[in-house]
Amino acid sequence: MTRHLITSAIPYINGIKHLGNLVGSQLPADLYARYQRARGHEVMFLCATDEHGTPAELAAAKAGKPVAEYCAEMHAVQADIAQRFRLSFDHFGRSSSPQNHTLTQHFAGRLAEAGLIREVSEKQVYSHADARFLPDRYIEGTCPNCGYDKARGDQCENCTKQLDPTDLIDPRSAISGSTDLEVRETKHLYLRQSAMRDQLDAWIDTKSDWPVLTTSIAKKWLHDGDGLQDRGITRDLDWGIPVKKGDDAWTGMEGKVFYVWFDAPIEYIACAGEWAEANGKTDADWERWWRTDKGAEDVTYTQFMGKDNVPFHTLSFPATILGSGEPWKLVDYIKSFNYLNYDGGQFSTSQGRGVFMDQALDILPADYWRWWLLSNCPESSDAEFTWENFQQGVNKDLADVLGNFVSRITKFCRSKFGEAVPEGGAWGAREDALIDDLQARVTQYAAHMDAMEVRKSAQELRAIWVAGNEYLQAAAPWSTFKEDPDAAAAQVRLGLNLIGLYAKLAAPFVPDAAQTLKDAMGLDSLNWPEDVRAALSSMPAGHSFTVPDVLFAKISDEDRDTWAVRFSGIRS
Ligand code: B3M
Ligand code: ZN
Repeated sequence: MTRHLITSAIPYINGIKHLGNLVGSQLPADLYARYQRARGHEVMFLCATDEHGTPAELAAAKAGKPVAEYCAEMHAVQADIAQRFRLSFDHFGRSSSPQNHTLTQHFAGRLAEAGLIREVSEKQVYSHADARFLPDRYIEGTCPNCGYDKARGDQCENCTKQLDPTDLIDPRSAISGSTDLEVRETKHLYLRQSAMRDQLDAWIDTKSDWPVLTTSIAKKWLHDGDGLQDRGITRDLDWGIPVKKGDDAWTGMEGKVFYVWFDAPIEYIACAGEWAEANGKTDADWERWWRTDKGAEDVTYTQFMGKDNVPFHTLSFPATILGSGEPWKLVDYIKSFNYLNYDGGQFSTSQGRGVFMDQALDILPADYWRWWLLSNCPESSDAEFTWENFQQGVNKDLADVLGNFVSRITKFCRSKFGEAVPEGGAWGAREDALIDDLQARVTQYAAHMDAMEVRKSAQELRAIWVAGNEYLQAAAPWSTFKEDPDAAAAQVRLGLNLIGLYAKLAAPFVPDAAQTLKDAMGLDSLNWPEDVRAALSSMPAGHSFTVPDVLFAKISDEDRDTWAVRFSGIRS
């Protein structure tokens, strides 16, 4: 038995995530967590909401709520949707938790002691009407380059020129529209990542097994231009974790908070503390996952995320951990994903474009989405969601192949032998060939799952389902039955046991369908079928079952077209 610590990038609190977000981190992380549990390994699977930063403050203001109240509500909303998507987190925490406050301040204190933090004086735009400093992208004005009148302080969307807020003509606050702005001096803390460049570089070099997508992004940040830059880790905001050195005040930093990207990854650790608190466990119980001096030396830690999050996870967060000089667990493997596009464009939260998690569940159960998203996930390149692809994937793989297999064999058995595994006859060469083929395929499937090759895993699983269908087609128990009912009984016995095998193998992808099959077939568990022949004998003659309801309904052309229209615009 090995121990797996698994984290998914933690979703921002403001708003419900779209399917592109889901398939880029939480869903593949869940697939892996479910698989490792099924293999009998000990798993700690953590996720949380990312609650700090300007977007959270602005979303709360827009909703007319105090930000703490808004975050608490949105956390509950996201937790509910995650549960309905069957994301099997051991804990779904909050980056605003007391545990994260303490830990973030602790890390900052350690980094300061290690000489890895410096103070920088900066000029920043302050808005009197909003009574706050404005992040660059919340300042709007006219582009000095092209004259576009809605250019942002960091960049002009029209001509793509990178800008400084002070470049803008007639600058105004994007929050209130006020032009009563002033450039003020303010002091911030910077993490001296540049001082850790060689250490980080050497560490990345030990990760030759990581996906190229992950290491190439890390290497680019380490070596492009002037190399790894120091990074501001504080902000002039109200909402966030107050800047302190451990428990002590930080002179000159009063009223400031840590930057959201400083505290968000620390929440991976704090979340384990929240898990302990929520489950009546001790500090030792969560520290054995995170402290290499307290039991975590044999933990394998895997992170899942979209490619835009890679720099923070390969460089900034490791800099925090290594810089602390304390024995915290470093990540062992980073699985990163490209983007899923939507119908010829991008999914977009800010524009409300695409299908969002709650909308998806309003039209179809989780398994349909899980299967399509995972089997088409943007692994080696960007991928594209279209309603036609989605309809095809669901109808072919789930309804025609898996669903149809289950329905045919259970109904045939019920009509000829009753609702119990029939006895009589024996397996011959055809069955042996199938079992040998399946054993090889199951071994291959497990190898892909171990390697987190999501698409290849889905392909192999589909091939395993297809092999069962082909067997059934060739053996044709409905014909055999007429001349040799005993031989037909043996074929049906194999077919019914294949359903049990499929439930076990498919559970990480389609957990609800697997549960339905488990119940219908009266299985004790969905534990991994290491030995295929043994698994195919686990339901002996006389074992009773029931015919399950339709496992997967087909998506009609009419539904497909209705949804394509309904989701073509933007969400209000
Ligand atoms: N919340 C960005 C995102 O949701 C950010 C991830 C934080 S991971 C520590 O894509
Ligand atoms: Zn411009």
